[in-house]
Formats: sequence, C-alpha cells, structure tokens
Amino acid sequence: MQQASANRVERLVQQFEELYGAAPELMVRAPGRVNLIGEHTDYNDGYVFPAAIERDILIAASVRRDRQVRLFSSDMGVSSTFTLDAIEKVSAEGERWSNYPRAMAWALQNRGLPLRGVQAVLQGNIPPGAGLSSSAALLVASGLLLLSAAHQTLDPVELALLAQQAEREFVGVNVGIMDQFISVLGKKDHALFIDTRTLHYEPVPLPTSGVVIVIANTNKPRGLVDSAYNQRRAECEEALAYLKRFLPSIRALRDVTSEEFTRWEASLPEVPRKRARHVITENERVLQSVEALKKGDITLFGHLMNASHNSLRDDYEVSCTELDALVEAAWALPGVYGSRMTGAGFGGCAVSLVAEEALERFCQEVPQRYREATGREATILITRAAQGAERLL
Ligand code: NG1
Repeated sequence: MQQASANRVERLVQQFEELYGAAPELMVRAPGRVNLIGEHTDYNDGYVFPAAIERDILIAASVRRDRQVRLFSSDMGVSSTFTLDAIEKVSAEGERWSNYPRAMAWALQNRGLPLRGVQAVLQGNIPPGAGLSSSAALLVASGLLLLSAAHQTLDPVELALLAQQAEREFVGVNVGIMDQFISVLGKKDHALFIDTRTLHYEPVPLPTSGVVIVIANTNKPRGLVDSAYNQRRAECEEALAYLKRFLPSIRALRDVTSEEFTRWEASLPEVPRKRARHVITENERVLQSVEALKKGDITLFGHLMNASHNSLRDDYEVSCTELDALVEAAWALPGVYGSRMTGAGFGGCAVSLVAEEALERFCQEVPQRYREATGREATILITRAAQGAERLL
C-alpha cells in the first residue's frame, strides 16, 4: 500500500461506494515506468534497464454474479460496460481507454482462464502521452484485477506476455515487452535489467538514500514519433542485412560486438551505420550500467546515461531541441549524476539521476533554462523506483 497515497485510496473507496452502494472487495495497482538506459534496443533483441515509478493506476472493484464488466474512469468521469461473452473493441473517443481492460480480458480468456464479471472504478496519476507507459499500467492493473476476481493466478512473466499480446492483437499497437514487463516485475528501490530476447531479468538495487530519479517532461506533443519509430526499425533491419554478409550467424543487432562493428562498419552506408552504432554501443552501456550499479558506482552510471543521450542525439537522431535543452540544463548543474532523453524521442521526457541535496536547485533552474531555450514549460516528477503491480485489498 506504500506506493499509493492513503488519500488516493480513501477517495477511490468512497467513490466506489457512492457508485455501487457497497465497499469494494478488491483493489489493485500497477505502475508506469521510466527507462534509465537501453533506448531503441528492445526491438533489436537487446537489453533495457527500466524502473517502475511512483505513479500508477489504481482499480477498486467487486465481483458480480453475471458476466458484465462495468468500469468507471474516475479521471474522465466516463463509464464503459462490456460482457465477457462477447468482448468488442470500442471506437468512441471518450470510451477508448476501456479497450485496454477489454484487451486484457480477451487475452486472459484466450489463454483459457475462466473470468468473472466485476464492477470497478479506475483512477490513475501517470501523465498520459509522456512515454511513462500509462497504457501498460492499465493493461497490467486490469489483468491483475480480473485474475484476482476469478481467484486465478498467473506467473508474472506470463502476465506481462499476455498484456503485450493484448496490446498487439486486440488494441492493435505493435509494442515491445519492456513496458508490461516492468509494470509487473518492478521492484521497490531497484532498476530491472531485462534481456528482451531471453526474458532473463534481474533486479539491481538503486541507492535507497541520497539519489532520486527526476523525470522532466518537455510537454512537447510527440507528433513525429510514430513515423520516425517505424523508420528507425527499418534502418536497423537494413543495417542487420549488411552486417549479416560478414557475420552470417547474427540474428539481430544485439549479436554484434563493438569490435566486430568497428571491423565492418565502413561497408555500411552512413545512415544504417549510425543506427547500428547506437544500438550496439547502447547494449554495451546497459551491461556496463548494471555492473556499475552493482558496485554502487552512481558516477559511472551517470556517465553512461550521458553517453546514451549523445548517441541517441547524434547516431540515432531521435532527440530534439526540447530534449537537448532539458538534458543540457541538467548537465550544467552540480549534483546531477547523469541525464538523458528517455523513450522513443522527439518529445516526451528526460530522465536524470540527481543527488537529493541538489534537487531544489534542479527543480528551479532546469525549468527556467528550458523556458528560456524553448519558450515551453517543463513539468517535473520526482520518484524512487517503485514496486511492480500488486493487490492492495
Ligand atoms: P515510449 O516512447 O516510452 O513509449 C517506445 C517503445 C519502447 C521502446 C522505446 C525506445 C512503445 C509502447 N514503446 O517507448 O518499447 O522501443 O520507444 O527505446 O512502443
């Protein structure tokens, strides 16, 4: 219960009682996430290193006798109802959020799990559209709720995989596994190393005092992001095809070491060469980051974050004026171990590791410098690494 404030829980219970006339029998939460390092590696079979954040989706519910799922979004003031016997996608603007719980119910039933009807109220505090995975959190929270209501359990990795399948096949967005995985398996005060090929994962402790994760939102709409994302994926495929001529056993850019790359890079045209260089060096930075954190070397970890930003800006070309402005403002301050853009790019957020004593200055100066450089307002979110999805009631 530690991660969701007592106030939020109380208000949700009250709202549930007003709507459904009795106390909820169940409550679950699932967090959003921030990727600390390992960007644009997941669709290259590579490594990522995210942490769950102290922002989440809460769902209070009780079990129904019938097969109806009645949902009320407290944030939007909108309800949506469906039956477990015929789950359909909705397209009405105000109700589209319900496609995530619908998708999850669909995926769980497809997997052969018998579900029960529920009535529920949902409330979240993950800013949408900022690259902090509010949709993964909604899927995972819905999954945990539906499982709990039906007295079913699932292996956590399987829950994450079903949430990914739900988003891919029901919602129709071709997502990787990182977001669902960290929302399920996040561990308080730890970052989670994930090998996206093997799904091997390992929680690595972050310092429990002295350092916080600061997420600064550019508040820039990510207009270009979809087309650029697909283009980058294609460029990675192109780079892979070139490298396969020299390294026939590779299956993905993840299989190429930087020594091998240095040997063959001159044979690649400039664009695929730069994209591959980012992915290959970024995978190595993730592995080095894991080692650095295990040794408690936050300074080295911070340097690797900075190098990641440079690589995303220069080789992968997914940064933008706004992200660079935030990151450069952070780099200029004492007490900032490291700072980089996070997520797909072209907007969204920058993530920094900041010494607690430098936090106040960070919160004043970074938005101010950002405003001067871009004319936009940044929003700052301070967090520690949070626990993954859990049942609270
Ligand atoms: P964001 O921008 O945080 O949603 C996207 C992808 C990730 C990953 C990163 C780049 C989705 C839902 N998320 O993250 O899987 O590829 O870009 O590292 O597509």
